[in-house]
Amino acid sequence: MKLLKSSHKTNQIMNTKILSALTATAAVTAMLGTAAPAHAFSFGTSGITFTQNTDVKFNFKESHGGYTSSFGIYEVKDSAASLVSTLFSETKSSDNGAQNEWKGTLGNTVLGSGSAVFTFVANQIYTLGLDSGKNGIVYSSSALNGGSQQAVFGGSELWNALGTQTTNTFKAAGKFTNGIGSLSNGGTTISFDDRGGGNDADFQDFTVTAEAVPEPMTMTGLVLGLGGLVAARRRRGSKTAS
Ligand SMILES: [Ca+2]
Ligand SMILES: [Ca+2]
Repeated sequence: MKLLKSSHKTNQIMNTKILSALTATAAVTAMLGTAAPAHAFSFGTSGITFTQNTDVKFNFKESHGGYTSSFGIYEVKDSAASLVSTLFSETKSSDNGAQNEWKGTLGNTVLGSGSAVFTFVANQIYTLGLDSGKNGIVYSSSALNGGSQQAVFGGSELWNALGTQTTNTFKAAGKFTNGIGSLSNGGTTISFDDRGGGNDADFQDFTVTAEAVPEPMTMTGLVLGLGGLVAARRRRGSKTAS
């Protein structure tokens, strides 16, 4: 009788320990989850670099350029960009010619799902690029365009600002140079000016969104942690029984 009571007490203590360990694991998980934006050392017109391997999901929104363009990821070495992966390619310049400022939409100019995930390798320097064939390539990293800004980065406020203008110079472009904050928080809008129209700086020639994919490592860590706790509990349990 006495032995049973004490054993019950031990179990209670053990459960409390497990509970606090779980709470700690959850806290760490939450911290890792919210710390994700810190992995983006840079994601904007000054360049793209992550401090950890990072998956980013890109979605094609629409185009307003008169060219048949393709959007891709480039690696930068010694100030030279080389194509690593083409994510979206237009099959024609627009849905319906010059109508609605050469508007191109998913299913018409860009086929397929319009979504692609790219893994940025830690500590490598990247840029996004828009290849408009004979018109050449413009990069999201201004330095690769001789210092000229050809892309804008920003959260929903950028998407809204772009929506209010169609053909004119986008005068607020200089305010939208950094997409780190929105990358893990609702998604970053990235929109290019392809230098057509006498480099009209309308910044609506090709628009995509980018969102960091939540790290599966965090979930794996949680599952491993839980597994370890259950195993430890079993070991302790069998010890008590023997
Ligand atoms: Ca333009
Ligand atoms: Ca345009």
